[in-house]
Amino acid sequence: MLKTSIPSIKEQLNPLVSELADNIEAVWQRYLDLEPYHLPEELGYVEGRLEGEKLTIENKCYQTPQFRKLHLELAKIGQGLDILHCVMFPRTSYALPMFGTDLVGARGQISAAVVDLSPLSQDGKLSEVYDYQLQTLPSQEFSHHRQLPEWGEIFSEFCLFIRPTGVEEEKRFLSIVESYLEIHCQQAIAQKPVTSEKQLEILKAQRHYSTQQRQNDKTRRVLEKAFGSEWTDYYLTNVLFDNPD
Ligand code: BLA
Repeated sequence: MLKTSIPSIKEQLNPLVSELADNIEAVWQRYLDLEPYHLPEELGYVEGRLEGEKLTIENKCYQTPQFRKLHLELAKIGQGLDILHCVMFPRTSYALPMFGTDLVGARGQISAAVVDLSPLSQDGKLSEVYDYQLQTLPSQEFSHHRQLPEWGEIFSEFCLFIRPTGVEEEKRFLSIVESYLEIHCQQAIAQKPVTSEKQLEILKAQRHYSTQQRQNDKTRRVLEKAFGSEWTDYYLTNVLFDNPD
């Protein structure tokens, strides 16, 4: 494993992956008061190669008054696989859902495009404002919807999981992610903190969200092949899906 001074892998990625990364950062900059967030053990840029192809990971992290951690990760595996991973972890003092998106491109074709605003409430539902805002977005048809795995019970009814076919569907996916992000940032900056009793409930729901996400075998397998199982466990529990203190 090797750490160097931040050469960006963005230019080498599938164009949809780098465009989504730019869009996410632009929305964050537009709405939120971004401060740096330091990952444990300087895990901002990592390279690994155990079996087969080289895996390069580039992380960007921020925090804001409403969010404990905004995490945007780009990964490149050999020449074949490009990945964007993004999660916005709210502070437990804010009753906000969890924004998450994952884009996996294999050899020029995007195989998985996921986005959701996942509820962190005891009743498993989004608040009325979110419900209303998401319902009012123009409805979109995609030709290939994919089935969520079992651990995906954390996602809302607004979760979109597709294999986009063609540039037009790819662009529409991007614009949906942007709409979800804008709704989320606008709601977040308008919110007031909750009572401490409610915070415990939010903390439990965040733990559950991360526990479920860590069960994604597809992510684990990719990381294990390049970094081994011990490193992957550490990375999954401390960087990708950590719990608040
Ligand atoms: C699927 N995630 C995948 C796949 C790979 C990765 C290779 C399979 C693609 C396919 O089936 O076409 C790999 N994803 C990664 C890696 C990282 C990553 C290596 O983020 C990080 C380094 N995953 C998330 C988030 C969501 C998510 C935030 O990290 C959603 C909010 C969802 N990814 C997600 C889902 C699948 C997936 C639902 C499909 C899983 C399945 O079909 O079993």
